[in-house]
Amino acid sequence: MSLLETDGERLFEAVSALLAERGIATPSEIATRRAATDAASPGQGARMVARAWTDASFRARMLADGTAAAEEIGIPMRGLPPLGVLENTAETHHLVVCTLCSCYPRAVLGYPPFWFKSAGYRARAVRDPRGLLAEWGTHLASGVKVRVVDSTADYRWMVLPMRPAGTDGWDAARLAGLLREGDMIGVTVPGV
Ligand SMILES: [Co+2]
Repeated sequence: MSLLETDGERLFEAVSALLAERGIATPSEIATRRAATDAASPGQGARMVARAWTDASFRARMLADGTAAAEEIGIPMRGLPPLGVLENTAETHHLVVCTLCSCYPRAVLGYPPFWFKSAGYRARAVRDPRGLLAEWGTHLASGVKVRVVDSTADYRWMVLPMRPAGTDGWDAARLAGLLREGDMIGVTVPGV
């Protein structure tokens, strides 16, 4: 036993060994899933968005099938609910909420932030989305339609925000650095 081993690590090893012994999951399947969980963060969603901003054909594929687009850039999606991508435009702004609990596209955004799970966010996103957005400092022009979309256990959503002005010539890595998790849920919009 390594000195660095914790109770959690020992539990993980014991459960993994049992799953393998009973033929439920192979060690390599468990390792793959663990690596995917460790890699899940808003940085993955940011990579997708930045790629969409710089590659029109990827953008089209991402809007058609978020799961396939995520897998195309190496984000493991196997066994997860389908991922849908909502495109923000000058006419329509999308805001994602799980009204029931905290369904979140974890593979591409990591664990849901505390506010996403709060009763206040869940209720106000539906009742008063513009008021909620204003508290986040997101002021939309009066002509912009706000569309609130419910993430569920069966279907997860992320937002493809509009590329900010002043980023002409930026490469995908630099664009990805602009994005915060809220931009991909629609509470905020990216800016330079
Ligand atoms: Co939920």
